[in-house]
Amino acid sequence: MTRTRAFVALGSNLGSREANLRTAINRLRQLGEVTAVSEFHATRAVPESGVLATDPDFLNAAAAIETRLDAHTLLHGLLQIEAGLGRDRTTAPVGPRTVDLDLLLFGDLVIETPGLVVPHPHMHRRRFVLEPLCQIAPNAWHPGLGKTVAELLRGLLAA
Ligand code: PH2
Ligand code: MG
Ligand code: MG
Repeated sequence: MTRTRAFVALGSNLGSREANLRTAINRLRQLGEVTAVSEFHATRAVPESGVLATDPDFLNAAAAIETRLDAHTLLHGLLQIEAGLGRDRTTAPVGPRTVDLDLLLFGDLVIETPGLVVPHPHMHRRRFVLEPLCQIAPNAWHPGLGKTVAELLRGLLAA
């Protein structure tokens, strides 16, 4: 079975944000080998996808993971880590969250299924995703847009 390099965005704006990110990163190790973790970036809440501009500030990060899992199984593992850290999507589908784990890239695969879209459809527009990701993987390839992460970040900052 081959290993795939995947990238995960992490965000927390509820509770002990730094501890939440650290716990989530440790649990990621159950899904594969975590080979890089960015710095933790303090960011203002960007109003989209159920987040309000008035929501608390985030701590955002990115991690690289080498995994033998397929993309859907990896996503399932990410959702389990979210739930284990107290995120309840049934009672609180939107709003501040102890941890949000988004699958950004899964090798060079393009996946478009109802439950999973990779590359993450918003990643190229989000500075809170691209800045941490660029710290650990400036040369990672976005197979849909045909650009590296560093190119995406440069394009966003120039816009
Ligand atoms: N996540 C969102 C929407 N807005 N803003 C920041 N700063 N950080 C996030 O992780 C974030 C957001 C949707 O998941
Ligand atoms: Mg998110
Ligand atoms: Mg999410």
